[in-house]
Amino acid sequence: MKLGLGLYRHMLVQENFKFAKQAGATHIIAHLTDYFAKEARLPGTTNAGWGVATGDRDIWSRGSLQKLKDSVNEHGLILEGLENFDPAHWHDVLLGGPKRDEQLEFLKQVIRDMGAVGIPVMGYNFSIAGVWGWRQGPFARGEAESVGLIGSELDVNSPIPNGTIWNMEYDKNAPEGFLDPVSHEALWANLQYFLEALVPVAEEVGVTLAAHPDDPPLPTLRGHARLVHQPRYYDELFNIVPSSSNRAELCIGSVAEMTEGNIYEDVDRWSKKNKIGYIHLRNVKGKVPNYHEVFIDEGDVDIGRIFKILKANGFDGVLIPDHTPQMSCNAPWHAGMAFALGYMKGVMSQI
Ligand SMILES: [Mn+2]
Repeated sequence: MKLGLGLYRHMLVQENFKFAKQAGATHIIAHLTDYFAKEARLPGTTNAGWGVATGDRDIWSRGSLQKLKDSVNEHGLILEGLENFDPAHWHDVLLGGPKRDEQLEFLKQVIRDMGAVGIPVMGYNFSIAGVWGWRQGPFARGEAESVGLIGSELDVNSPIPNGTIWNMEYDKNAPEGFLDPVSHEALWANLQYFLEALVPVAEEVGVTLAAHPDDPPLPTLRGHARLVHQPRYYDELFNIVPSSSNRAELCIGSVAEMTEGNIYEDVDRWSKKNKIGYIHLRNVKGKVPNYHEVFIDEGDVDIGRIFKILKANGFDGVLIPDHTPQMSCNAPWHAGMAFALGYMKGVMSQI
């Protein structure tokens, strides 16, 4: 098992590569879509959204990917994967819209370029509403700022404006009005279309597609169906296009928030079948619709037990801390990450 750090686009700089190395990480997961621009903070705590999806293609080009990989390597680290497509590049893939095939061609090219450069994993979140509905508050130990879901405050039917998907605006000229709700059946058909198009390309070039579960894992959000909102839907996702390139970006916190299943049995089953691309690790208290994200050592999940199961099943991929509570100091994000990385490194050395 390997320890990694996820970095948002504006954080893909030398200083943070050094920080990752200093905290004991060996691998980097890079976000190329520019949400939370210029600020390392807790994402999505207002309904204002995650910003504008620019549709910038240059940063996804083979040359840019090679440059990014080289700068990660120069710091003694390995670029394990990219996380999240740009909503402007695949909104009609998610919605089953008219630009779907054209957008899939671009995504195929990204996968081919990742294969050529040697970036083994592409994490994605097949979601229309995206991460939405959280509230921020002093929910973690010592009143550390964190996020949570508070069912009584949540309007699950708040509609999504046209030109917005995955909590980002991709078309500022979209007509007034709201997206037509996408049903469970339509969402799964769109996923199947996506996987049938991309998995063969990914297989050919040695890249793994890794699906993030729904965060928050509610059955519907903003009127739209959710995909992996219970553990059994991961099994369905693996089965609709069986392949070693069709795996999970397994978010332990999101799965722990689901109302069905048993996280230890689920992780055991998925790791035995080698269906885990890489892991987001965080801890949580509660389940949907009421939970709080907390420090890695204080929630409902026995993190040591998760590591033991992964080790027993020979998981040799990367684990990164997911979002963490913000610590009271001048570098709240970095302190939270350093704490989580140190904890994970300690547990890994003891199992
Ligand atoms: Mn996650």
